[in-house]
Amino acid sequence: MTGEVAKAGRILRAPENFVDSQLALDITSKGLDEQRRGFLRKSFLAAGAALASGTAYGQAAGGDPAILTLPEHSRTLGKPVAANPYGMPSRFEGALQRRESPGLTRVNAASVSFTPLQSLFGIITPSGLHFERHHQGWHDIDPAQHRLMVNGLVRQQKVYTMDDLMRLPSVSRMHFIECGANTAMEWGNVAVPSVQYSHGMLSCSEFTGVPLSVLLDDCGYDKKTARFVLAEGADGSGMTRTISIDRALDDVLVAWGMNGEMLRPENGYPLRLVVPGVQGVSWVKWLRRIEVGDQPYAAKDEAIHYVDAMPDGMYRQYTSIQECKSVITTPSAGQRLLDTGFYNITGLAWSGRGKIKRVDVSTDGGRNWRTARLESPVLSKCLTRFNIDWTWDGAPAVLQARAIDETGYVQPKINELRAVRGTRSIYHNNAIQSWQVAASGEVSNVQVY
Ligand SMILES: Nc1nc2c(c(=O)[nH]1)N[C@H]1C(S)=C(S)[C@@H](COP(=O)(O)O)O[C@H]1N2
Ligand SMILES: [Mo]
Repeated sequence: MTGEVAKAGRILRAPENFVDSQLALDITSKGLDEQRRGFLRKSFLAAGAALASGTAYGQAAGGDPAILTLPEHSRTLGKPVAANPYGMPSRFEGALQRRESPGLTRVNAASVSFTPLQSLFGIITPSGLHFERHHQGWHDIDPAQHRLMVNGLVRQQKVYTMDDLMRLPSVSRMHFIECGANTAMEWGNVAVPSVQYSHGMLSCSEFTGVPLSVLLDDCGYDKKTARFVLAEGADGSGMTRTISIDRALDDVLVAWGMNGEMLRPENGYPLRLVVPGVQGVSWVKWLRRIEVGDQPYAAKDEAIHYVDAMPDGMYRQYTSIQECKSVITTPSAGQRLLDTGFYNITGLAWSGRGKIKRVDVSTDGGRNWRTARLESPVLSKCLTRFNIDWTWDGAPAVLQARAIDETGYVQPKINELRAVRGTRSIYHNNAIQSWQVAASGEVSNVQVY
């Protein structure tokens, strides 16, 4: 294997490896509307064209000076340990970043940063790349000052310190978190320029914490009257969400750990709720209170926000579960195929109702499907990685993935979803995503009906 292979990987892992300044410039100067019309794709294409060269495969051994000449690093002493006591990625990976979409919200303290799905491997999102969604900004809260209160329909109301909580029996579980508004822009037939923006309000981590059921038992929740719990955050957004008592007793965690260390401040440090399979908004960050009640609370973030606009003008409330969905992460919009020949099509599938059973991939816009390989582990309410071989013959192609979960639910096409849900929704778009490969190798976001 020669450097060409690495180079091919690099180019496939665009767009964050190029047009960085262009990207920022276009979004800020043209605003979201231009972005919605796909304006940005032009700058991706222009920059991508400059990178088209070489072959995607290794060459016969012999001629490459990069392997013939011993490089400096093979002849000199390396750096000592602990130059940086908390390790950082290679300087060559500096373009791998969460990215904001300026103009999406009025102020960036109430905004989103998206996970660069196109550049990640496996199923775990590195903590520094976990997407962020704040309604009122984030705080770095002193854990010694943080408290969790449990009140309402309980025998004894209690206030826990972090030390109290961390003495309890904890569990660690891998789950995805997806904002209910992920893929929202695709409802209106608008094509954002990359999978980072179309699907990047999605991350997956190993979370560690105490099951909420342990705390509810500890406080003696009233088994006769308790029907719901309310979770409340300690930030200024007044974030409160209702969760049914059945779910609360099932797999909900009061978590402090993420990927083996404490939560990052922007993800809720020192305490957040983990509500597997449910939309991100219920994963209350900086969790400070759980109230046990006998009816839904109809808080602002469930009565008027996070409701689904239906075609008949009515709104549907409490549609919390993130239905089965998948997306191809490479090749995806903004990337460019170097040449004809072999490619590994890879992507992610997930379901808020359990495990992924099967993922099918089409390279002809949904006419023919082949079943992809699911990589282990395949866990409940967790991202599942899929891969499938593809030989590109140079002709235009449309790539799609379609996931099926263990309940038998099949991920819908966008027109099937629109037939039921209309086009006025923001939330819960789990439609099949299409990426168009042009004869030039450029990949872009399209909608196929
Ligand atoms: N206290 C509080 N919790 C919150 C939010 C918030 O603004 N404040 N945002 C919610 C939303 S809408 C989402 S999608 C997830 C995002 O979690 P993350 O920032 O760790 O990705 O947190 C949820 N929990
Ligand atoms: Mo969200």
